[in-house]
Amino acid sequence: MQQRIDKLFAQEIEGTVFISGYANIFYYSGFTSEDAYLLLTPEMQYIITDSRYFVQAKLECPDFELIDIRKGWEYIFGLTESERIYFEEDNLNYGMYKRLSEKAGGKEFIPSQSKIDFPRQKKDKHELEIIKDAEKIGDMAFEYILEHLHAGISERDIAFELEMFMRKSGASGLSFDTIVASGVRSAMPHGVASDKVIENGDFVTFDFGCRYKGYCSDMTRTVVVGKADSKQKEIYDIVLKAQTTAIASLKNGMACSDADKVARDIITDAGYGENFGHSLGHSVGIEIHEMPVFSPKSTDVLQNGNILSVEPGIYIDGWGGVRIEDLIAVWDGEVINLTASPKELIVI
Ligand SMILES: [Mn+2]
Repeated sequence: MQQRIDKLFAQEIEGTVFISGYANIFYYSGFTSEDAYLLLTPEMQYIITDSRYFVQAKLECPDFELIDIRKGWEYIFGLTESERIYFEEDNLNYGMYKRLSEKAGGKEFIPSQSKIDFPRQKKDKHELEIIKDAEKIGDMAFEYILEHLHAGISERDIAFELEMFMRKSGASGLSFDTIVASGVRSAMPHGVASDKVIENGDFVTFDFGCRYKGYCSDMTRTVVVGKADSKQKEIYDIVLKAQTTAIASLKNGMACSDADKVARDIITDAGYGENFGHSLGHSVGIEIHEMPVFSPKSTDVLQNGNILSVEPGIYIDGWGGVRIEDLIAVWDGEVINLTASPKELIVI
């Protein structure tokens, strides 16, 4: 944890950091509940919570000084002499912001979300190993779910099977609501499982992830139930080519926007550029969507320690869609794929 706090203060921060969002609370302190705040200086670290969490905070954050939230914000902000409070503007609602700034004795509040998030862009070895294991649970779940997929089962029921499998395999929860989008619904990139019954000839897109030891997994596969027609094969092959070519192009030090372009060019040249509306991928960590991202507008460079999804798709309203997603990591200068599930078109 100290290393992470050192990385935080290695940026231009001249004051005290106040943390209120669960992801950064967990990252900098190891505390696994949301009902806490951190006050960080290079020398002192405080965790502020209430009596429900005192035992847990002492156990999970032994290097932090525990402060009872009932002491009040005047006392808490009095713990630091600094006149500047760097805070997470994306993780503090307006009411809370107003209360805090009134009680902070004239200290200046400086919105600093991206600086506070920044150290999380480069994962350490411990984080890589956890995300690898989380992604392995996803791979096992996909293999399992193929045995249970058949025409006549509802999206919701198959999603529940998948989620149950992940929980039984060690996951503590889900990274996000499981997407099972079949038939025409597969044209919805974020079609959360519905009551729709899966039919013969349907594309079925599974986009799912679990939470494991505080980190997220994320993967997507699209399969066909029954028999694939020629258009389904055509669209699938374009997405597959875009996905595998983009992954093969990845290099430590390349522009993240270039990775997006590799996939986007293939899909555009095939005539479906308008049907690929989202970015190629996003970083994954404690949160399911982190920085940097593979998008046309990204100004980031792919670096050692980055873990991102590569997930091109083609979505045709009224017909259906395909998305294929792996997680990749840049490690020791090499690109490694953390997702092992097969990618050739599976027909069940
Ligand atoms: Mn994703």
